[in-house]
Amino acid sequence: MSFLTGANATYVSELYARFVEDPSAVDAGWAAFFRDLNEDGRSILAELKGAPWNKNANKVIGAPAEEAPAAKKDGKGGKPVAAAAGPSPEELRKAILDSIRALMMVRVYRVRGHLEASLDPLGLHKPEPHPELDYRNYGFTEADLDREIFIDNMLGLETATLRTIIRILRETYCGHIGVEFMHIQDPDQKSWIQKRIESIHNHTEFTERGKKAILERLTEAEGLERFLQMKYTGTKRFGLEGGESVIPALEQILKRGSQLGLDDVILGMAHRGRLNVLTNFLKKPFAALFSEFQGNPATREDFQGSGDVKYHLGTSSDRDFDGNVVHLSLTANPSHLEVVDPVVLGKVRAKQTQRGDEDRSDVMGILLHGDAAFAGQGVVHECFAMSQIKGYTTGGTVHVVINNQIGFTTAPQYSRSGPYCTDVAKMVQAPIFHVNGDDPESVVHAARIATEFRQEFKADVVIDLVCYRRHGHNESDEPAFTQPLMYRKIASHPTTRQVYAQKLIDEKVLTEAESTQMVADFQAHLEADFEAAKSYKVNKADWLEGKWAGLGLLEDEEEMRDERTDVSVELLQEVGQAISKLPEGVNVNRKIVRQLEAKQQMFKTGQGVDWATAEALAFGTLCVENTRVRLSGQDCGRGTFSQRHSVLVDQETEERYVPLNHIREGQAHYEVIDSLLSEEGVLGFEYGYSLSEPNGLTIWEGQFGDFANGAQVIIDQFISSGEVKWMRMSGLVMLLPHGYEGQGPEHSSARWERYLQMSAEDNWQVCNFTTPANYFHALRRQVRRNFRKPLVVMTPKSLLRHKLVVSKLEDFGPGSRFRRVLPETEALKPDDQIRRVILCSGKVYYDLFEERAKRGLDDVAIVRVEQIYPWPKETVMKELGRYSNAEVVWCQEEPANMGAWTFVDRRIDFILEELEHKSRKPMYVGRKAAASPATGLNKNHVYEQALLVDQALSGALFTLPQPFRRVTKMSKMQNPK
Ligand SMILES: Cc1ncc(C[n+]2csc(CCOP(=O)(O)OP(=O)(O)O)c2C)c(N)n1
Repeated sequence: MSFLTGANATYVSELYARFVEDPSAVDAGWAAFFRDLNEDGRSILAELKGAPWNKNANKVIGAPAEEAPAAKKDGKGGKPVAAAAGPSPEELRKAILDSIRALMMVRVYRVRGHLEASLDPLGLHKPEPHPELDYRNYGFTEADLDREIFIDNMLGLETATLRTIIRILRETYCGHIGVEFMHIQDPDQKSWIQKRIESIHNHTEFTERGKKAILERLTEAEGLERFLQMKYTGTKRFGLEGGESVIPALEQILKRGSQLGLDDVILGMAHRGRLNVLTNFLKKPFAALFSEFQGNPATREDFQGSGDVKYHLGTSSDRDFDGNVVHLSLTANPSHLEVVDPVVLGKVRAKQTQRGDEDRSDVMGILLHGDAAFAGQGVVHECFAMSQIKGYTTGGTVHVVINNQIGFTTAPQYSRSGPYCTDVAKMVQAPIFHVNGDDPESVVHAARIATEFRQEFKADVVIDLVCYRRHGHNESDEPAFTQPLMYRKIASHPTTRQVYAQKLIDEKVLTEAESTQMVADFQAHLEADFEAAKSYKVNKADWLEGKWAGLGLLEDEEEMRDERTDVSVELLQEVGQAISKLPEGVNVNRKIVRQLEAKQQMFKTGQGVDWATAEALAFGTLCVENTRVRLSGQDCGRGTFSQRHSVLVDQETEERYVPLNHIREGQAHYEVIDSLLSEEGVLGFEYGYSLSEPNGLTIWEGQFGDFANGAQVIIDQFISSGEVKWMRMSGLVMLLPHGYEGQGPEHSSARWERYLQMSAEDNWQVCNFTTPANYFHALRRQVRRNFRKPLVVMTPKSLLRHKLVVSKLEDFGPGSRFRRVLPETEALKPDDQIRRVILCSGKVYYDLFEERAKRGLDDVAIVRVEQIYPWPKETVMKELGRYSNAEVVWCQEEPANMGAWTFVDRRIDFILEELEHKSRKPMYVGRKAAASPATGLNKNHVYEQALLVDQALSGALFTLPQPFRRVTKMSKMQNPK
């Protein structure tokens, strides 16, 4: 028995407290003892003081140090009394040392216990015994195993034998679950996990019904894969075999989650096990899946787009868990692993906002990962980085890693530097449950705790389901080329279902015959659906459900133009008032006060509306019309170029005031968020947001357009092609600052050639506007048509402050509209005497315009193509048709292999041919083809820019387009060198 119980422990802790204050106040023997303790020992002693039994501490403390070596309570909770024959100080000190050592061991188990957990179902990776988990490391010997030790209610016990302590520690921390949680700084989260797992030794005792339910889920998971293997041998399906426990785990997350308020869940996952999740979890009909295996499209006949492979498709459904209905949807994704993660998060966030789910209890994301991808893909980091930021948080995601201990052919030691594939999650101090996939009860148990944790703390949590992959990377792949030993082991390893069924048979939960029947019943069910698949017809147009109801797909080009984006003068003035007045009670920066005054002037005179004001007018008018606006990007509150000032920061308090949210009562919200320094994660998030919120305007702004290629996967795989692959529309706007202003290779070009190269099938709009009004109309157009298309805009930098880059208020008012092409504005010679017509887009227009004026040229017309895609053929044709005797030039500031040239050249060709124009070919004027988008030397930039403007206006042209020929001659200008 331990001497160190109840009042004795109190006595010792108080003695220690006294020693800490004044070492000479305690007896010399105790002082020496305390002095010899190491730091851990001291901290444990200090903590004893707070133990719940320490109610009479102040009374004990009154006892002289040597007088009451064995204070005891009187048994009725009354005042402590001295023991008649208590332990000697020596015995007491030994007991304290036992406690301290035992508690030190408990602490170490919490930190390192997972290292000895039995996680690998194949047993290939046996954990090495860790010296710090050996009781002998703490000064105990075998002889101590049966000694009672006071452990301060640590494992739910006040005292226990050393043997019991070790057993409980091993059950809790070294069984089939290894828990990593001691890296968590938040004391509540940490102690929540500690209590939750220690109180039940990290084990749930399932009811017979619960156990049978788990077996049923495993039966379905395994049964489907077997069936597909049998019917479609060798067809790629990226089967779940080896990781079947993920299905009961998902069930548990939903079941427990729905008890805790969850009613909408968005999932993202990769290829592995997807067909299983789609059918067995999301309840996509098996017949639909078999029909796809038979080569039929997954979508309705009347709209098929380009389609996608089966294991990329999404679906949605409603499922009932004990009367709680949960809406589930699996987000379609490309092959690019993990890139769907931010998209899922954005969708979750949008739904939370729509539903007013402020504490984020109702809507949640679940992300399933592969071990190699989770460890390797940077976007995983970006998503964790976003997870607790105000503008992006979704209140935590439940992550499940299907850790089959291999990535294609690559073994873990080549896949990561850290010990676990989940180490990245520690960056947000997420708790991580590593679980042996062959113990489905432990998996379900961990899933339950993870779900509770997410609902309690609204933070990320990870389940690392350690399993194996029964076949090769796909079903026709030979894994033994690279992992012969592993696969030899797998070949003789029983399936998870077999292991679990045997366990339940041994426990007499069910008989062998019942188990066999369960398999046969499911097989029969699949056979019936297999037959039904032969006549299966997709009839669900699920892409226009819910919030999308009322919207349609774009049917033809005409419709695309048919939109009204003008607003009343009163509304313009109302918004103008809100964005230009000095808000009461806000100490606005003096320079901004001047800007506000300038804005007031714009609304008074109706003249000189600049870019940022036009944008604010678009946002403000939409908000008044009850359309939410969300803008996110790096520093976009102020604006990279200090142009937007959406947020006024009080100069005394740093409080933030957003004028666009103060237009009128009841208006929709304008949300502007300075993003984290990520492109891929944030763009993916906003794209996801736009998928779930068709009735709001969602915008991502690049700091400079140049950086958008950090998000190239999101652009290629989702924004440009999501609609044709998955019939999911998006009205996302991408704002990409672009323009050659001498800032070097990385602050000049948004590389819009890439967007143009990807343009087809009306997949999006690619624009380079020259007027604030056009920008205004284009933004409003995004949410005023009955279909949605992404909008990619090259946005200005220096033009934000250019005196010519302004619009009149009437350009926003009644009757105004978006203009795809802006014709010549000046009075020149009659059209048939125009010598040259220059087509251009974006900033170079103003360079040409000003230089033409300077030179007094009246025989060169300039036509601006504001929207390059969809290519406004008719309007360009109309404009070119006017100038029947003119040479036709395409002028751009980008190098010939970049910019719009390679996109427009043949399109202009066709127009000229159709017009039977005298000029049969457009001539190219711009920078020569280049590897780097722009020079880093400002002098060269100025020279090149002047040269191309000169060339466009006055230079001799080559008769054939020579995009790759270097422009070398200056006509009237001096080389500035
Ligand atoms: C971004 C990206 N790079 C490469 C690939 C090719 N690839 C497909 S699956 C795979 C291995 C994935 O391993 P893991 O994440 O462990 O999942 P598993 O297939 O083992 O379930 C790779 C490299 C890909 N799909 N996406």
